[in-house]
Amino acid sequence: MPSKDQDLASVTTADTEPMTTNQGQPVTDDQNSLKAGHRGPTLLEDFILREKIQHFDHERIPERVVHARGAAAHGFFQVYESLSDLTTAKVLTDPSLKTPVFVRFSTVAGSRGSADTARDVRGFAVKMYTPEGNWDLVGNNIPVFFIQDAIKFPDLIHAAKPEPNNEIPQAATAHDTFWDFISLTPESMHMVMWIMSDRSLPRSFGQMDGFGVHTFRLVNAEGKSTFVKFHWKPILGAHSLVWDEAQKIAGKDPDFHRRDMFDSIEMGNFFEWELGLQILAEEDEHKFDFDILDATKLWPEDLIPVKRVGKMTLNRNPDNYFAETEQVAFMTTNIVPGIDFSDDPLLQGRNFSYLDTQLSRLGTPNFAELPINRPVCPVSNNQRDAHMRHTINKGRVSYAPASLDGHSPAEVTPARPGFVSYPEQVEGPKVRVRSESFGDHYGQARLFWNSQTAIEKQHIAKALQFELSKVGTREVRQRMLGHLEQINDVLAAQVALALGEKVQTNHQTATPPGSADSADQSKVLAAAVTQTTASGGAERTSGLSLVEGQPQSAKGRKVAILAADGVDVAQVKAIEKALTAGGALPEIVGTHLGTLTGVGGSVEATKTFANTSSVLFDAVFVPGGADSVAMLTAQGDPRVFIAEAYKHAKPIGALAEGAALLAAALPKASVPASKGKTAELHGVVSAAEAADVNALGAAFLAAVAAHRHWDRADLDTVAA
Ligand code: HDE
Repeated sequence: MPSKDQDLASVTTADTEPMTTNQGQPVTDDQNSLKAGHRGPTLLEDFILREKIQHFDHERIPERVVHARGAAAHGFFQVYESLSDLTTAKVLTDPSLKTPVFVRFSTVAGSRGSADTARDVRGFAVKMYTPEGNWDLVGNNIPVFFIQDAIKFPDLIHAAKPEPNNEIPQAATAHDTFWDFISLTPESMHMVMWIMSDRSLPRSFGQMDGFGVHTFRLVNAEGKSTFVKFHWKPILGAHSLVWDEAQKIAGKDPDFHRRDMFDSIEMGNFFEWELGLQILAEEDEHKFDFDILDATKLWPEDLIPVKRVGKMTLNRNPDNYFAETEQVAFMTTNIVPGIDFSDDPLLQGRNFSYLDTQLSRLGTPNFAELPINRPVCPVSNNQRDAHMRHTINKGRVSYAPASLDGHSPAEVTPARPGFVSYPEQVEGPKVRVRSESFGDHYGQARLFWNSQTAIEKQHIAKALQFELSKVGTREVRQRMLGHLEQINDVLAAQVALALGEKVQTNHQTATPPGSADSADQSKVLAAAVTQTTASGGAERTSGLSLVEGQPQSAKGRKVAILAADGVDVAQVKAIEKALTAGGALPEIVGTHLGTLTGVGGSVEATKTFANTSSVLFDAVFVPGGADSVAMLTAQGDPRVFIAEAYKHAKPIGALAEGAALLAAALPKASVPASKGKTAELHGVVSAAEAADVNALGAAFLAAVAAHRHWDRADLDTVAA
């Protein structure tokens, strides 16, 4: 069996040979068409012109109906220890196996050319080329979904996509049709909490969780089935942008996420996740008050912990976006022996949709032969012909049973046991119904809210204020407030205030004591009952917050070092060294590009205030050098750079004279008073003495690893 890389290499070309047509005829002139006379008309005979233009005319294929914008990378997956007690799948039982993977991340609503940082769910689609065929885990970065039954998917997407009369707005849910649909669809409320949270604004593809969403089955050699939920847990932790930042990035660098992944992989900063399993014995299917077949519900991690069973590393960029990322065809039906579906009606519907959509997008059932889609194991069956067939099947037999020529692919061999569907017992009337066990729509929305920290709750409220204020129809806004009242009083009141509406206080939705906003909810609600329906009795659970319990790492963090001519070069070098040692990526943003002549030498500015901005960095540092700092302080852009980074809760560092720029850009109370030694205040770190650079470097690096500093009390008062 060739490796997937070898398989792809066999069709990859660098086009180093002399130019030919697609038929291989050598081309002598590719720049001038064949004419009758120097100034005469072009001749029909010019097959070189016609072939080139015709190929160009047909370059486009339909974009994906959802998840059109995406980027992908190659890598591998390896299980830590055999999970043979749960499954027979080789990919999960052979720890020596490095299974090649191709992973595509995407937004859902926007077109192929839309911005990466739109508020949206992110697709997290993993194709594993296992020895037993392809296993696709076509997931998202949010563990639940908007709807419970696949039949509602076209409605959901029609409502979310740009409105059909004017195709506005692009890649945004802040419009009437989306909220009209949502406000009439109570089952969406849990998912709405997730998309209004910072989960829908990931900092990078490598800093997102991934979820298989549906309940799946693992089946072992004894035929015993166990229910599982699949998780991808990023080694760097899950971290997000803030909304103002995401909107600005959409203009300054619409390719923010794909560029980040491409550059990271090129420089050897590979993206890694651990595969996690939540495991539920079949006997426990009905143990909880949520239905495990309902994709609008998660399994609270405090009740069913996530077991980390393996690691995925993305370490190679595609060679060609179209051939690989655009033509890759994920299908939920791509599963392998030892893994099986549950009866989740959303998953069941998806199992029809993905094959169907590939036929329309790629135009032929032979899409499975495309290099990026074909498995690494042999393919052998009696399927034949159709558009663009690559395989040359020999012989006259393409049917079974067959006795001629000693040929017809055997269904099962001992070396490669076949896929056997789990023989689940099913019977019942043929009915179009929604199971009553899918009936609670607010319990887990509350669970999510209660599991957030104060700043995350603030961001959810602000997101709802933003989105609903863009809805022109008052009835839709009011209908949504009615739902929010069912989720939490404080949330509903905050959103209502921004919309100029009043809400009824619903004592049943008070925040439980000890939660982030419980203090806000005055004593009137002291006796309130909190509802824990569909949550297995949990009021809150770990695993849902982006602030609590995330790994902290400075690896891959982009740090802007602001400088002008006159910068103290020794300080720049020292801070660069400290940052690089911690895995961060410092870059000099200068008043002009190229060489900055400083004190004690020179440094190279690779960015300027004209071509970049604080929103494209994770942190900012201002080294000393009196002339440099004076020049920066005298200009508006560096001050905005600092103020904006502060408002987005990013780490800020300054050394020696550099502190003057912080003082010019920030409220006085926000800048730590450094009396010689390194001082820190809510992620703003400074030292007055250049000699203190090492201590400062360490403190700044720790602040960078912490991602954002939400304990700044004055964020809303900073103008940026
Ligand atoms: Fe998809 N979805 N989906 N979806 N989905 C597609 O398939 C669909 C759903 C997801 O990078 C389409 O090849 C239906 C849930 C990802 O190429 C299409 C329903 C989850 C991707 C389709 C859902 C997803 C898709 C469009 C409701 C998370 C991008 C292009 C029953 C678990 C894959 C394509 C890539 C793409 C249908 C709901 C994830 C039309 C009918 C839930 C990551 O087949």
